[in-house]
Amino acid sequence: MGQMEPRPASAPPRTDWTVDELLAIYETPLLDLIDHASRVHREHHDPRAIQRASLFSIKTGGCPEDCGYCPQSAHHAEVKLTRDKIMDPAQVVGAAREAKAAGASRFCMGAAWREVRDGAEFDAVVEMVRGVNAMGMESCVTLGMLKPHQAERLAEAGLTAYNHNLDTSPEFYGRIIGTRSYQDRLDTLAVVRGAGIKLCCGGIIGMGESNRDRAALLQMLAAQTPHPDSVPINTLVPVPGTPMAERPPVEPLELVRMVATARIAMPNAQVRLSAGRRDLSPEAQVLCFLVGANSIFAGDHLLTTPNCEEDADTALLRAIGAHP
Ligand code: SAM
Ligand code: DTB
Ligand code: SF4
Repeated sequence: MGQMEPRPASAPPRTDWTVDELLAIYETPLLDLIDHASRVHREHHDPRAIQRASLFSIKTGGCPEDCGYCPQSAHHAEVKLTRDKIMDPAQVVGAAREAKAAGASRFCMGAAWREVRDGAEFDAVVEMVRGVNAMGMESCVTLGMLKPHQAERLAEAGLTAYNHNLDTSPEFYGRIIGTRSYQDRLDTLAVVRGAGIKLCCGGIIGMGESNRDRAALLQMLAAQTPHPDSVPINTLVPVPGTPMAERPPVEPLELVRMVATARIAMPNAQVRLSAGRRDLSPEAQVLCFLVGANSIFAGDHLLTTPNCEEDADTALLRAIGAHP
């Protein structure tokens, strides 16, 4: 497909992209793709506005799901990870306060759960959400599958967004995860939307999927109506002891293509450079910002793995003239 003119910023974003269209965009000669995506980005966003989100694990390890990439799955007994109980809400809110002081505007809390169960642990999560909101930060949680009454409780507590990733294409999904289906994921997304909570939904590249799988993931994300408010693009962090420990690293220009195609498909979304950013050079990150990434996970760790050095991030964001 040739160069397409960006749609005017006022037009409602398309939810009917086809896999073939997105694959053609993904495979566009790189200079044209960069130009196309950065024009779409500048039409819809201030390109210097980069959000900093902080990520915090409120319940680590021992997850009953078998996601092949994830160090927190109890199926990967080789992973050296201690299993923790849920954290104390006061401690979590304290961490959010520190993250805010370091410049984060969103605080994301992750639990290694298959699904939410009613009871004391979920009550604690609701308390964390209230505490984070009370500090004037955006709040996000990722807790696995969710039922409508639980989504309602989170909405009442003021939750900004719920993270639940589709991770990859429907076709490739079964090669990565066996304990729940793609449809389970889509059902949870519908529950979140039904409660009026914003969706944070993205995926991972570097698990052995094809370009078509990447396009198909973006097609599924862009078919969500409305589009996810934020789209985390993770590159696989290969953790020793997981089935994906030996996967070769993603070529950074492939990530640039993925970010660019996500930006073109979902012009209003916040596209977040997520796991794997630590392995990118400043130059590769700048290219990602140029083609549409406008959010990062800041802070020295993700959930169980290290993230970029805070000082390096500060220098990079200063160099590009970024503001929150
Ligand atoms: N248990 C919940 C769930 O699966 O929805 C929430 C936590 S889970 C760790 C959140 C997301 O982290 C996954 O959907 C996946 O996209 C990402 N993730 C986990 N391990 C990763 C890895 N090793 N590399 C890149 N992304 C990873
Ligand atoms: C997302 O898409 N990426 C984040 C967040 N949502 C929860 C998680 C990345 C996890 C990377 C591996 C780890 O640190 O355990
Ligand atoms: Fe559990 Fe989430 Fe990790 Fe899958 S990605 S094993 S559901 S924590």
